[in-house]
Amino acid sequence: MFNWADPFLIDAQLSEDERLIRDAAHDYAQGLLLPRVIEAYAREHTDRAIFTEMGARGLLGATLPESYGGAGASYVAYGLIAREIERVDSGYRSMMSVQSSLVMHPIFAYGSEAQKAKYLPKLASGEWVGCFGLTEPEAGSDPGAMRTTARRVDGGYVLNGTKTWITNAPIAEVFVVWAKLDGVIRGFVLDKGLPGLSAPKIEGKLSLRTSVTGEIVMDNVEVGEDAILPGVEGLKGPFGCLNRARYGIAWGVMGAAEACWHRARQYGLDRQQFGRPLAQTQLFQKKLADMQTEIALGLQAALRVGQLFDAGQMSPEMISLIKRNNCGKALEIARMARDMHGGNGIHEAYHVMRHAQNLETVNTYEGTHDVHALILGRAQTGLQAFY
Ligand code: TGC
Ligand code: FAD
Repeated sequence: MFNWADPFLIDAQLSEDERLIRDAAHDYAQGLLLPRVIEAYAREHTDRAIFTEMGARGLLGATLPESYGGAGASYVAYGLIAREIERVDSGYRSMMSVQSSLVMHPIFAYGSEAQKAKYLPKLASGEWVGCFGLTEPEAGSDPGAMRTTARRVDGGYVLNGTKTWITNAPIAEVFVVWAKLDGVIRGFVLDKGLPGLSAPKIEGKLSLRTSVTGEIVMDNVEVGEDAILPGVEGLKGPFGCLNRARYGIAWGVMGAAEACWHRARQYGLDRQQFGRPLAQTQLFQKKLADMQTEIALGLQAALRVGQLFDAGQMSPEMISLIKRNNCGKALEIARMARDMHGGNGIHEAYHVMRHAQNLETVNTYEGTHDVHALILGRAQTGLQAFY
């Protein structure tokens, strides 16, 4: 039997645990996120309670061991969570993936036992919100050019610099920031309220409006020795986190694309023009077939990379391939679904325009579409085209 919504039977390729986690995320997203997303997006409102709601359901830091508040879940399960949350809104998925991959992961992978004990359980429950500061006003695609510095002083460090476009920053209690110490990139964990540390909101976003974004300003911020992440040096520190977040995005955007595809299909079945359903026209069906094809391929690829991740065989280039392709395809699908809804497609009640606006951001952050092309180009030619 051909299942039009799951052509390659992804569901049958999951373990029982993965299906249970997927279903919990699905029920939460459809039951509690979908009913509030239209208003939240219109008002640019980030609901902090979402962190504790996700925490209570084991959706934050799900791949971490239970001893640190995680769920001991597989990377496939993490991808499934991202897909279900982003089926509703990319901003909600952003909140989850920054907390899980960009804040909890570095503390877990590079932190001291004291740092893990202090931060991970409260981040897992959503009591504390975290953010990840890598990008700077003059260092976006080229984070190695960062200007933020850490200077050694008696008993600790002093940090100076500005990070920008930082998800969760204005509401965060925990700031994972990357700075150059004697010219070498190091990670630091800062607590909200430190003198000289502020996180102003970036106003005026026309995309990802359910997820608050800000700057991190560090003006002579003094921290103790215990603020440095001892386990990593260099760009591989932040990139180790980005591998996980980019992988989750490759799944997440397929959730947004599926939402757009299913809405376009239903709209075409319901809407009559020229005496028949739109879905009975050849052009409409071709568009649906294109959406189905790209989503089926994108999900199967994400699942394969997830399984390799779980088997310890992931390489960053695989992640660049699926992050780039799935984001690009999801954006095309959302724009197409907007078109297939005609005039109604621009209205908030139909959701597709919001997904399209969000996916503009997702195609850009965590490495732009073109930067991932250059990563893949370098891997197959051996030639560096960035500089
Ligand atoms: P390059 O020379 O390639 O590498 C420097 C060092 O880093 C290591 N490395 C990696 N390690 C692990 N995983 C990866 N994916 C890695 N990529 C590189 C590499 O082995 C090397 O290590 P070592 O020990 O030899 O020093 O560095 P480059 O400066 O030439 O990098 C170029 C480029 C373009 C690949 C890189 O800078 C890049 O990916 N730029 C994109 C920047 C980016 O993705 N920023 C994301 C900011 S965070 C964000 O957007 C969060 S949004 C979250 C949300 O709301 O969901
Ligand atoms: P630039 O690097 O200036 O790129 C501009 C254009 O030039 C792009 O099209 C790019 O592909 C192209 N380009 C750049 N270099 C090359 C090259 N060598 N060859 C050809 N083309 C090139 N960052 C964080 O650290 N933490 C966060 O939590 C975070 N959250 C974000 C949330 C939102 C809503 C947004 C919009 C961004 C967020 N970012 C975050 C920042 C994000 O990662 C950067 O915007 C992204 O990496 C691109 O950097 P940039 O904006 O400086 O663009």
